[in-house]
Amino acid sequence: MLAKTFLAIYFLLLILLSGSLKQVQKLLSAHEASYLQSLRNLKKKINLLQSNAGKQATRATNSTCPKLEPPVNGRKLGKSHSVGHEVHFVCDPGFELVGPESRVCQESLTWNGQQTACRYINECASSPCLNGGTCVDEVNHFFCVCAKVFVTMTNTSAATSPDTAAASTMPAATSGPLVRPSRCTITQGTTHCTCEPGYTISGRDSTTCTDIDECELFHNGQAGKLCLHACVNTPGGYRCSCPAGYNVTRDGRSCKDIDECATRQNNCTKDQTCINTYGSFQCVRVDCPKIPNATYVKTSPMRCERNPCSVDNKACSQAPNSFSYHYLAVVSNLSAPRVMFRVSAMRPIGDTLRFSLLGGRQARRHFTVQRSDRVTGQLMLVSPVQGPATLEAEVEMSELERRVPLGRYITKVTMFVSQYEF
Ligand SMILES: [Ca+2]
Ligand SMILES: [Ca+2]
Repeated sequence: MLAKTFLAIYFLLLILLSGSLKQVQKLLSAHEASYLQSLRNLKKKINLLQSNAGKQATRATNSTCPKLEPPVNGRKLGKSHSVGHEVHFVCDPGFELVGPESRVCQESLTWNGQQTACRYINECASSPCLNGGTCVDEVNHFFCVCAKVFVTMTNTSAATSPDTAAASTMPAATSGPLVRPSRCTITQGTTHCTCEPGYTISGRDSTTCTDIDECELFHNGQAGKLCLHACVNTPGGYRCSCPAGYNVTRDGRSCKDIDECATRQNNCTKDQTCINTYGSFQCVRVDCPKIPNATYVKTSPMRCERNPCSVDNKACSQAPNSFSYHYLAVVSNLSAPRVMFRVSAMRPIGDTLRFSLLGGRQARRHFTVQRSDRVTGQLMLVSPVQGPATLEAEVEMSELERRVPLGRYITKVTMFVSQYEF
């Protein structure tokens, strides 16, 4: 009986125990799940930490921005390209900064701001030269080339002009040294040197001023040709010169022909006529033509008329009624075609007027004759002529009645072509 009781208790205990065990087992399972979850979280955290640590390590070894080159015509200050560091830029004298003065290396390993450049400062941009002066820009300074009438006068002893032809109408030629000392002032520790007009700073220490050779400077005509003919450099200025036979014009740039005929600067004799030409003059004398069967008489310095013919002298009546002489002065390379001369009949007789060009091959190469209206013919220059040259052409005007010639009038034109195109 007792044994049975014990057995019963034992089973009871077993039952009880088995229930507890199940509970314990449940408890343990829950713990295990929780533990595994924690473990997974831990692993995740460790992985995350490891990955972050790796990244940090990478950054630590390569945490600089790309190398920045200094701007052209400028410098970069600051060598560190690390994150958070700053570099600065300055430009060489005569250049100005375009863009930021400094740039910072950012966390993203890029530089903030835009790329910096140094731009050339054109001091002439503000048109600082007055009175028609031409501004010449140089690095960090400029100078003005004066218009002729504003040439700087220097008070040193006058030098003899190398080109006397030009001296008469020119302002007194400037003279003096080609190099002179500059005027320097020191302001807040900075030396600033200046030169008189017509000179530019030279030398390393800016203590000397050298004459600007305006002739050389404008040789290629960047600002228009300084002189029509020739330029003569002078200390502190320049002047224009002209070839013999010309004077420099009032503006100092151009050349004007001297009228030797009007100013009695010619050596023509009494029976000659003075013809003024560009750059010179000509003494001409009209001699009436010698033609068989006809005689001529001078009715004016530039005209010959046929003496009356005897009734039976047919050859005489067929000779030209008159010869007129005309002299033209033209410049070289005159543009063509152009009308050089007109011949008109005052009171034409007959039913027809005819104009034609006489003269040799030379005349036909350069001239042609056209009718401009019913009673007028014109001598045309058909191609430019390079001087110096003298060309001759003859224009014949014929009067006809039913194709029978009634009269012939010859106009001889002589053209003096100058050497220069002014
Ligand atoms: Ca000069
Ligand atoms: Ca002349």
